[in-house]
Amino acid sequence: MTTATTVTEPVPPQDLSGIVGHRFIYTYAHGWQYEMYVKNDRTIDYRIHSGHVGGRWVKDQQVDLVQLDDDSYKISWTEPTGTSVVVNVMPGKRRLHGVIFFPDWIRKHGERTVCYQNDHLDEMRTFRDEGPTYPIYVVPEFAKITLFEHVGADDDSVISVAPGELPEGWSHRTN
Ligand code: FER
Repeated sequence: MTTATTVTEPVPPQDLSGIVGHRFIYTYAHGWQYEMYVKNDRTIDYRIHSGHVGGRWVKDQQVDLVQLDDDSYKISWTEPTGTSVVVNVMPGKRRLHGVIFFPDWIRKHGERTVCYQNDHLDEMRTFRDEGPTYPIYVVPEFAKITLFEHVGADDDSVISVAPGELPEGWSHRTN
């Protein structure tokens, strides 16, 4: 007999301790470099060091986080801009796969989202509602995790300045 999966008792049982309270820096195959801090089991902070919207940074983005298997997590969310993201993380393998679903207006005008988003939430929702949304620009890529470290949960100092304000070479530190 196979065990049923339910909302309250999912199969597999969830152990998020291998990702909550961790910061990781990763570079996608096309060269875009991102940094994510899993602040708790519902929240991430992040910075984008380079790429289509390099310079953008965000705190307290609500996400769905699940463990799929040993060394395998999935983080999914929708931004106030209308961008949706799904990221699969395999810390032990230093492997990540992300799928970003950008609305058409961000494909054309990515620079409009390059800011500390928390200070511009209403502006982002207005851009989102003005569109155009379609066709969605889908960006699926593997990435290499170059740094993975435990820094503890719910720490607002982990991501607290813009990517451009960090010391030269900061994001290129590896472990
Ligand atoms: C990621 C891919 C995309 C990520 C964040 C985004 C923090 C966000 C994109 C956007 O809103 O522009 O791996 O990790």
